[in-house]
Amino acid sequence: MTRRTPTDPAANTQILERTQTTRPRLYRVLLLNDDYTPMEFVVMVLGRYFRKSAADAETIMLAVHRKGQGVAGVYTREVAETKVAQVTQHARREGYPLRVVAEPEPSA
Ligand code: TYC
Repeated sequence: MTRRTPTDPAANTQILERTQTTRPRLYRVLLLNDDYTPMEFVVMVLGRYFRKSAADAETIMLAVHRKGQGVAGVYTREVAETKVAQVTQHARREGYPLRVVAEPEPSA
């Protein structure tokens, strides 16, 4: 909701104020399966970059391996994009083709 302040005669201006906050859109970071990235590397990534426990990391990695893709985490846009960049860089440094992408959550 927005609210107009009374006109300031000196400046002849009004200010539009937001009276409610809006929540930022959230983005899913998805891991995509491939045939070459080692399972242990994906588990390590899920622990280090997405703060998953060893058990959760193993479950998510196996789901991606079987189904083709899976959600590593859900974040605001800049955080999601940073994680995509960091994980992609780390994988390439190791010579792995791991693909990581961010996509907006369906807006509620
Ligand atoms: N399919 C890979 C293997 O068999 C493991 C893997 C899992 C790779 C998840 C990528 O996002 C991935 N070594």
